[in-house]
Amino acid sequence: MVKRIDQIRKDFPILEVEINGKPLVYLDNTATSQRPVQVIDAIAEFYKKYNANIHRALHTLSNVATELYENAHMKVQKFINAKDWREIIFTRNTTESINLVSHSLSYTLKPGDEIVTTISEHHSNILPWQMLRDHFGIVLKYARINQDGSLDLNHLSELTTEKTRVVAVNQVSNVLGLINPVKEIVRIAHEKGSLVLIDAAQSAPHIRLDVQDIDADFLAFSGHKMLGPTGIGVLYGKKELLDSMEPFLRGGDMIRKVTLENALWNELPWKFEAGTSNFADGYAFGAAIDYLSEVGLDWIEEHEKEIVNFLIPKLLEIDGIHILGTRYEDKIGVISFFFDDISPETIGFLLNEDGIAVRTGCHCAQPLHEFYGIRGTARASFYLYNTVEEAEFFVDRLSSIVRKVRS
Ligand code: 7TS
Repeated sequence: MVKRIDQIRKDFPILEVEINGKPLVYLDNTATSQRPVQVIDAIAEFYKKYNANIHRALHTLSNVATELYENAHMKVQKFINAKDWREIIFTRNTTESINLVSHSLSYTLKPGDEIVTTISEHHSNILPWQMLRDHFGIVLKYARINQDGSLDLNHLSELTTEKTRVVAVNQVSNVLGLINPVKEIVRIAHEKGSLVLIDAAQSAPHIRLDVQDIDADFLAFSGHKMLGPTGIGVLYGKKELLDSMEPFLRGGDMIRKVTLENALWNELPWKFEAGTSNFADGYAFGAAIDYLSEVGLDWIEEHEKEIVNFLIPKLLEIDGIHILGTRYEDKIGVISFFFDDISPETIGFLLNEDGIAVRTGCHCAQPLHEFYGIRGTARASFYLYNTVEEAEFFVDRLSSIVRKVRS
């Protein structure tokens, strides 16, 4: 049974906060989501009842902490339908997950090998590959997008050759909010023998994922964008690949045996989780996964669609507005927009006076803004606890701000 939206809202204490004497309307979910009381309590519960370092001792508390942390991996495994929980590596965030892959591959890629990404990526799916280009002689290619924000699949297909080793694309851009056809991209890449990394930072929180169906080799996302604590993220990788890869970080817990000459790596996922893990937040991330599963990703996707379908026609009535990525059919609740005559910062500042939180600027996607020839956008991003009434309030305040600034 899906919780009703008013029940959902009651689970998020921060939604009671007032900003400038007005109820908070939190529309910055793409940057980070809010946390329900179930997740906030789980963090405290861990420290009150279960805290001990994992994998270190035989005492009861250490065993309990270890089991809870492993369980959190299993919850994520089920959430994305991975084959084996050992394919779930906990990192700090999407950024670290992608860097894990690029650094690990730096040991095996050869100069002249190619990597394909797109111009619509968040910087964290560009810079790790630029590192391989600048320091390891890898050729980095960028697939274009069409004016409507959709990926130019023909261009991506042209760029992907027998020399391509990795195709790294977002499933949903944090600016456009459009859902990319990742299954088709995986098919194109695999046909040429390339691996595929999916940046799922903006898809995992909003749409149902099935990594076996997508057949992705790697998939990365962040806990803090999906009701979980900060400092915990995920890298999914196919077991046989992870087994064959070099570790990213080296130190405690990621080894089976160490001599002064060499070391034998631990089994997955610990081989890639060096040092003391973020087990308390890992446990609480499990509570976030439980919460999302109870509400249901299908419901969340439908809910955001309802808001987007309501909002876009209303926004388009505002004189001079430009919206990026207007294909509504495949859009999550992310709407970035700009005006030729009013800066995004002015919009963001004035919306804040009414308690409405939106992000302004380039959203860590400068090449995408460059493609559109703009300096920045204002971005309203919605999640499961946002209501159509909030969307209505937002568009009403935005229209009056635009009128006021122009008068
Ligand atoms: N990839 C995408 C598509 C993202 O949207 C983000 C964060 C990241 C990667 C990086 O995630 P992190 O958890 O490692 O920081 N996006 C945003 C945003 O749009 N506003 O703030 C962070």
